[in-house]
Amino acid sequence: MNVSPTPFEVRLRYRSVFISDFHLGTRGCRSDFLIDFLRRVSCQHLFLVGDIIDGWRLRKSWHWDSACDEVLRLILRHARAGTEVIYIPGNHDEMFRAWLPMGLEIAGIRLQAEAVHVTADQRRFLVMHGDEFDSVVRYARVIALLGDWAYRAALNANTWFNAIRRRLGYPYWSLSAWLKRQVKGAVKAIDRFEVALAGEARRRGCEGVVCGHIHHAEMRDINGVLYINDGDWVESCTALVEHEDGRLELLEWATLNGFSFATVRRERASCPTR
Ligand SMILES: [Mn+2]
Repeated sequence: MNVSPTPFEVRLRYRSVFISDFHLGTRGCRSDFLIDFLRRVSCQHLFLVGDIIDGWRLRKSWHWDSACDEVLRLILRHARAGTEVIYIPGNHDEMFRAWLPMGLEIAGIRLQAEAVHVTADQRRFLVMHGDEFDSVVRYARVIALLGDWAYRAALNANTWFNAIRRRLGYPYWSLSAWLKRQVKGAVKAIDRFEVALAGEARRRGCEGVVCGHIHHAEMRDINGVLYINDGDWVESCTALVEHEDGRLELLEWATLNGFSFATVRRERASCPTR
């Protein structure tokens, strides 16, 4: 692993950090870059915005190494140091969703379905993973024809759709993988996802939304709502940070630090692809 041994001296301080889509337990997870990030930042609020542990995959092929342990250990360390850690489960770690009604807090990490974060400059952000909107994106054409009730039905259908797939032993239907296969339609589909999330934030009376899920970091205004996707730690290694004054910034951690993705790739060349 290419992680410097004593990075705790260089601390980057933020008010809040939003990270998602680690997919720990898969070979695709860039746990080494993530470890470096978690060692070098400190914050008051840490939001884990879903797909942290990839439960769907763990059941089939367990790929858990010491780097995965270290990621969890560092998150616990932040919680112990006084950081408020909120874990919002996504679709790949939906096994934690069953615990949501219990209002669970383990080792200082609070489990929540979603959150509303108020920035230092008093803007309200809806924080959610985003998979709730998969079917809205996928069946956009049908929904556009059928209108509002179809939109709400699609929101509900998504949960059932994947529950049934899992029962039948099918892999999770992955929106991010689907978007990649679409190529031509992907740009449109990503746009639909972003518009749906921004619309949800508006309905909740929020100035913006922070989500993950589609592995596509972005920060843009959508009809007066600030849509932010914090990206992922599989391909882009991105994080959303809030500075002390409330300014929000997307960090491309690997690019900023001049890390080479190729080094990791070579080490993993012998492994089957994720
Ligand atoms: Mn997801």
